[in-house]
Amino acid sequence: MSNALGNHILVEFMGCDPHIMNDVSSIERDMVDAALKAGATVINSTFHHFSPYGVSGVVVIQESHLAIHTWPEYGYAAVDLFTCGEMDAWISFDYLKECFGAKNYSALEMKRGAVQLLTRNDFDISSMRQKAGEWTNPEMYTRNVWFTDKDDNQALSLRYTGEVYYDVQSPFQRVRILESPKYGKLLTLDDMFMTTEKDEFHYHEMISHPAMFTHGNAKNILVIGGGDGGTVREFLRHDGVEKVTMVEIDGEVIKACKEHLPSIAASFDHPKLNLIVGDGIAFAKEAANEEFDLVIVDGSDPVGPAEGLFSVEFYRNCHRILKPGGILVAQGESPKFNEQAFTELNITLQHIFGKENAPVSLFFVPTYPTGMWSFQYGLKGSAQPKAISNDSEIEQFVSAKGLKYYNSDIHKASFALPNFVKTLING
Ligand code: SPD
Repeated sequence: MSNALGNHILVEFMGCDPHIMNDVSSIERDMVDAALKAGATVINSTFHHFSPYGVSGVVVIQESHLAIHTWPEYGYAAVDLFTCGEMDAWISFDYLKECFGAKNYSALEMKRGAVQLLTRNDFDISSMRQKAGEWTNPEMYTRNVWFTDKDDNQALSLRYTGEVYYDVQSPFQRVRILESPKYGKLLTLDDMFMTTEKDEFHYHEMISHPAMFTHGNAKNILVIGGGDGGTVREFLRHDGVEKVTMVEIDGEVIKACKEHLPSIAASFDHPKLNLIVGDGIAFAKEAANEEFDLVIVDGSDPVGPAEGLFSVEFYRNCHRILKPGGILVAQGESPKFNEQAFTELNITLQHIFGKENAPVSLFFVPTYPTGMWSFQYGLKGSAQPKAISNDSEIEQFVSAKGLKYYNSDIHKASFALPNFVKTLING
């Protein structure tokens, strides 16, 4: 049994790569990964780059902290690894040594908080624990943990409660389900928000119903991605749909959502659903010509397993497997948060489907960075989504199914674009 509260390793890393020592983003990533590799629970991190050079930062972990100060001009980093409990901070040490390319190092390990020198206060632990558990309306926030979806310059953060229902590193990505006070349970993949209990309907109603009511007679639908199940749930609300094939690469996403987001993963047992855990890009490559009325790409952002969902070859196959009159809808990124991916995808779709046949719809998702998100279309026929005339049919459906975002006005309005977006896609 340990006779100290904590363990502190004071590290000198010397002969480090000076460019790495001046790169605040990569140092933050390395420090956070060093904590995770040692089994720590990361609470938060804050890092700062000094002018003209040097970086300081702290990763607060449930087990204490990791801190760093760098002097790039000397290839030097002073690192503190302060831990308590069973965590082995030497794992973090070894990892950082590699990341920084340190040629020399020294480390001084010391025990912190020798219990022989301390007097213990008797708190009423049970009432304090109960208070800490009342995260829904606490008098004070007992846990200040935030999940942040960001690029180098922009971010969206949500407070979560510290409750982690699912946390699995799949072969493709880190799959987590977290509890949040404001948006209910969150599905996150790596460091990105995917969906939340409270606002999922914005995305799932808008990826499905505009295409259904534009097409008018879609029976055979392919969904690529969409592992949370929200997209297929919406398509299966339409009685005329005969078959939905869903191809999701990561079985862990389906498992996590079935267990913890049942209101979203509500239709996985539907008799019209053919659920395949596999590679959607390969599926589209091997599918027969003109097989589907709708092809829906409900992928995540263009990093990791979803990168191929933004390639020209993939969309050529999507075009080939659509029937005449068929419609492609792809998760189109944000014209504000991810301007380049948004624009490049539209150029690809214009190239394959034709300039007039690649419209864009915009909709609002509070939990995606900047809130402004898009679906991008490829039309293999003449039906134009903004020129629909079946408003009363739509309104009947909306009210029968109790939809919360989509209606006939939103349908048409979502294809009206601000001038800066028109400029992005028209060059
Ligand atoms: N940054 C989020 C991009 C959207 C990813 N798809 C969400 C899945 C919802 N079914």
